[in-house]
Amino acid sequence: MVLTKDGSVYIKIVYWGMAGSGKTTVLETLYKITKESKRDIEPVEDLKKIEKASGATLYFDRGLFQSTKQKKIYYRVFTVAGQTSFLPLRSKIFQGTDAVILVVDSQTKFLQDNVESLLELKNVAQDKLITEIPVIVMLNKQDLEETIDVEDYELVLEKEKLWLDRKHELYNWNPIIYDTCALYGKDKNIYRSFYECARRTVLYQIYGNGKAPKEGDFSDKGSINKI
Ligand SMILES: Nc1nc2c(ncn2[C@@H]2O[C@H](COP(=O)(O)OP(=O)(O)OP(=O)(O)O)[C@@H](O)[C@H]2O)c(=O)[nH]1
Ligand SMILES: [Mg+2]
Repeated sequence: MVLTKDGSVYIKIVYWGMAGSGKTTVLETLYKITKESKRDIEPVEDLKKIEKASGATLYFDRGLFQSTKQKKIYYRVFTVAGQTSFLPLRSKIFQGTDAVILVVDSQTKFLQDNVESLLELKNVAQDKLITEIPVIVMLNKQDLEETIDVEDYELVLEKEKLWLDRKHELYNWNPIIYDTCALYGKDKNIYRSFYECARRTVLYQIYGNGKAPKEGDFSDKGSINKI
């Protein structure tokens, strides 16, 4: 999070995931959705895309949104380039991230590639996922045949210790897993998943001082809904 002299707050959110999972498409669709109808965020500058002729991201995509309720809150949103060779670049882009949205290609045949992308994320984020960096998961391409579902991915998260036990004090901050389709017109849960990510990020900052807030940290619960 960056606080500027005029009191504006810049929150950094990164879409992470294996090559071709749909990160760029998700961000493009989020732009279109928030441009065409009034939501809690609106784009304030054009989406910057740096891509190969094939459409795969070469460096990153970058967009800027502003909260329509709290005009001083901005969201700087990146997508990483998913191709394997771009790892050094990905870890660079990840620096200073306040929240991450993991875009999974739900096709069963890609399960292992998705797991590898998650392992890489864990490595880059060290121990900060959930505890300091909220995590949202998109099971993308749900419009296709032979896809994994929420329970399947929950097992992956459990295995990777990114799914906290019901008794854990941070249980409420377990990643939310959304079924999504990023294709504009057929889109599903694109705004909702971003919105939940943004909401959690603000709560981490306000109530947890940059960390996942615990029960007792919410002194004024009423204000949560105003964000
Ligand atoms: N059927 C379907 N296709 C999708 C969906 N999301 C993205 N795609 C397609 O998947 C392909 C790859 O999408 P991108 O958005 O470029 O993927 P990416 O994750 O940005 O890929 P990299 O930049 O290489 O990491 C494109 O042909 C998209 O149209 C989806 O929800 N459903
Ligand atoms: Mg891309």
